[in-house]
Amino acid sequence: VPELLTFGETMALFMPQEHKSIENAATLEVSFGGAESNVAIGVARLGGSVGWFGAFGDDPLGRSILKRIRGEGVDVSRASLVEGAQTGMMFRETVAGKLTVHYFRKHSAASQMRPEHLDLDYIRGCKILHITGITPALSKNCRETIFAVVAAAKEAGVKICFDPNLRLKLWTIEEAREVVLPLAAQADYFLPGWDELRMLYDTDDFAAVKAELTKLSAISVIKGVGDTTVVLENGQASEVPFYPVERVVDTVGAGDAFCSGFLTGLQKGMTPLEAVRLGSISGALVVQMRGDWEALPDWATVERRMSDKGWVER
Ligand code: KDG
Repeated sequence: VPELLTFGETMALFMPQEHKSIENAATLEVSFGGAESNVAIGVARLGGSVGWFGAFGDDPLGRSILKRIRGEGVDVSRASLVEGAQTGMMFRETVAGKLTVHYFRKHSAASQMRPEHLDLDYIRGCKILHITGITPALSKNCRETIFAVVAAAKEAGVKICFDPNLRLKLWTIEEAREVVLPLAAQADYFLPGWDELRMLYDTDDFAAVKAELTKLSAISVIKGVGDTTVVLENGQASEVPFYPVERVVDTVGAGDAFCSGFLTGLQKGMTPLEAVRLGSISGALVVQMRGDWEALPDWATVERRMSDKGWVER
C-alpha cells in the first residue's frame, strides 16, 4: 500500500483558448482535474509514494483520465470504471479577467461512491490519508463515504490531512460548515485558506479564528494570510512567506500543488515548517502555467528552489 492515499472525483476539463469564452469558442482543449488527483500527481512527481482512487464512467473520458493518472506514477489500482455511469465534466473560462467553472457532474460515477465500494484494508494500510471538502459536497452517499473512510483510517492509526476546498457551487456555506468543521476536528493536518476560514467562522478577525483552531488537535496550515502561510502548532504561530511568482497564468490548482509539496515534505521526514516551504514552491510553480497539475515540479526543481538565496525568510 502506498504511504499516502487520497480519493475523490476527477473530471474531464474543457477550456477554450485563452481570451475566448466557451460560448464563442470553436475549439476546446481537453485535460482533466480533480483536487485529490492533482495532489497525488504532485506527490508522485516529487518522488513520493502515493495512491489515488475514485470512480469514472466506463467511457472514453474516464479511460483516458485513468491512464494519464497512472502514467504519472500514481497507484490507481482501486479506482474504478463503472458501467452505465458517466465521468464528470467541468468547463472553465476566463472572461474579462474573471474565471468561471461550469460543472456537469450531477449523478456522475464519482458522486455515486458508497462506503461498501471501497477497499478499507487498503486505506488502513497507508500512513497518511488526504481528503478534501469537495467529496462530501457531491452527494449524501459521498458524505457517508468520507466519514466511513476517516473512521477506518483513524482506527488503524493513519494520519488525516484535510483541505476544506470549499466549493460553494456544490453546497451552501451553512451545509459546508456542518461537515467541514467535524472533519477538521478529526484531522492531524488541517490545510484551509484564510478566505475559507473567514467564511467558515463568519469573521475577519484572525485572532478569533486562531483561538478556534487552537482548540483542534490538528496542526493548522493557513494559506494566504496576506502573502504568507501561517502554521499553527500547539497554539504557536509561525509565518512562511509565499515563494515569489513571476507571472500568474492560472491560479486553479495552487492549493493542491501546495498540499502535494507539504505532504511529500512530511513523507521525507521534514518538519511541518520545512514542508510548508516545499509546498509554497510547488504552489508558485503551478500557477505559472495553464491547467491544474501540468506545471507540478519534479524533485530536482524544488531542491534547486529550496536553496534559492533570493527567497528571503522572515
Ligand atoms: O483544486 C482544483 C479543483 O478545484 C479542480 O481540479 C476541480 O476538483 C475540482 C472541483 O471539484 O472543483
